[in-house]
Parts: sequence; C-alpha cells; structure tokens
Amino acid sequence: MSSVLRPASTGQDPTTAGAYRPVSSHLAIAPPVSVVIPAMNEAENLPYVFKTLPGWIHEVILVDGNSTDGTVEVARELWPEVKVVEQHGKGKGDALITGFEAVTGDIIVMVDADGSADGNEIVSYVSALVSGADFAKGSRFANGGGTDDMTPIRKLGNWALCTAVNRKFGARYTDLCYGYNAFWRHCLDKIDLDCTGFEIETLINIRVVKAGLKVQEIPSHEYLRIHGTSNLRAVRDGLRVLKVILKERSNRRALRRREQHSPMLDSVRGEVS
Ligand SMILES: Nc1nc2c(ncn2[C@@H]2O[C@H](COP(=O)(O)OP(=O)(O)O)[C@@H](O)[C@H]2O)c(=O)[nH]1
Ligand SMILES: [Mg+2]
Repeated sequence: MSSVLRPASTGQDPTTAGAYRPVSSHLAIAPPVSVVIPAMNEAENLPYVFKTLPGWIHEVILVDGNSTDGTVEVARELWPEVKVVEQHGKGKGDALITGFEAVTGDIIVMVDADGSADGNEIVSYVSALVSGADFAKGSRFANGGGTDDMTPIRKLGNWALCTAVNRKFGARYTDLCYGYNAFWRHCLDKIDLDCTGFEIETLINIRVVKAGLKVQEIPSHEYLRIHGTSNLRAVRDGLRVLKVILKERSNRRALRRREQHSPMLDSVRGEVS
C-alpha cells in the first residue's frame, strides 16, 4: 500500500486539490487558502501588505472600493495573479461580502490593506482551522496579541461592545471589532451575512456563536496603518455596531418565542404528553 499521504477530496477546485503544501517547517495542509483584501485608496500601503503574504496562498482577492489612487494597478504589479473584484455598493462590509462570493478556496482569510496586519500570522489562523476550529478569530487582547493602532476611545468602545456581545450571546471573546479573521468557506452558509459597514466583524462574531460554530481566538498584533487615515469614525461606527448587537439580540428573542409557540412543537408535545 502506498505510504503517500492523500488529502480528503475537497471537491472544490480540481487544479489545487490533491496536494499538500508546506505552510511552515512543521505543517503541510491540503485545503486551498484564499485571502480577501478590502481596499479603498490603499496604493501606498499595498507593498507592505503583499510583502508579508506567504507564497503558498491559493489566491488573493482584492475588493476595490472605487479607488482613485492606482490601488488596482499597484496590486496587479505586486501580485500579478491577484483577482480584482470591483465593489458596486459602499462600505467595508459590502466589500468583504462581495469578495467572499468570488472565493474558490476552502479557507478564507480577511486581511486589511492598510499595512496593519502581518501576513506571517496567517499560518496561525490556518493551523487552528485545520486542527478543528470553524472560525479563527483574531484578537489583539488575547495573550500574545497587541495593537499599535487603537486610540484610547476605540479601545474603550471595543471593550464595552465586546462585553455586551459576551453577556448577550454567551460568547467569551477578548476582542470584537477586528478585521483579521479566518474561517472555512462553508461557514458562510450558516451565517448569511447582510450588512454594509464596519459592523461586519461584529455581525460575523455574533452569528458564528448563534450558529454554534467552534471558535478559536488567535493572538494577533495590529500595527499602525502606514499611510493615510482610517475610514472608521469611532462614534458613528460604534453606534452601527451597537445597532447590530441589539438587532441580533431581538431576532434571537423572536426566534425563541416562535419556537415556543410552534404548532409543530405543540403537536409533538401533545403526542408526548
Ligand atoms: N473596498 C472597500 N474597502 C474599504 C472600505 N472601507 C474601508 N475599507 C478597507 O477596509 C480596511 C480597514 O479600513 P480602515 O479604514 O483601516 O479601518 P480601521 O482598520 O478600522 O481603522 C482597509 O483595508 C480599507 O481600505 C470600503 O468602503 N470599500
Ligand atoms: Mg486599519
């Protein structure tokens, strides 16, 4: 019998299935990894972003938010095989959802284009996923993580909103509004994303808990945005995040009420009693 390892068939992409690729000196993986990068006028930062992306990535999808500074041209120069997707709507959430639809790999990694994320960390995210996690959630506040980019007001807001999510949804997160995360593509079927702005990370974090997915936090260091300024407005976007938390909470209550009054359940209960 052959002693060569064979990966489980993914059935996703015949050009990439069937081969293990080394992702570190200790690990080889079979599933193709897609990196999705939302970018709006990030031409100056892209050299730093692409410099740290590992060569074993299956594909890079850059979702362009109508950039006017040559973002797309620079991306093509730096990573000739980059798949560029034009965003039709507005906002980071809309960009990511558009990018997820274009993915052909089995694992999706979300990476910001401002130079704040270190691509060398991708191996930690992917290791968690191939070891059994459904969702590998970056955390700047887990041991080993950190941030150079957050202002005190953003830290306070993030902490308060994270505490609310933990209390309301039974999560045990140490970070909430962070854009560096990874997950198996099939998770998208369970979380059904529908939002447009910076609340996207919160929505994902809540929906994965509601869906009962296995979440593992990955300590991550967020570096300073290299050029330009953040598109996030602490108060405006903090309120959008809060709105998502409240909406998801009331949806959950409504679902519970519906379950309690379901005629189907009533008839089952009737049969049992
Ligand atoms: N395509 C697209 N990307 C966006 C949009 N808004 C923000 N981004 C990108 O999302 C990432 C995070 O945005 P950033 O402004 O750095 O916010 P912060 O990291 O929360 O300070 C960056 O790569 C931005 O270029 C948008 O409307 N469309
Ligand atoms: Mg940023």
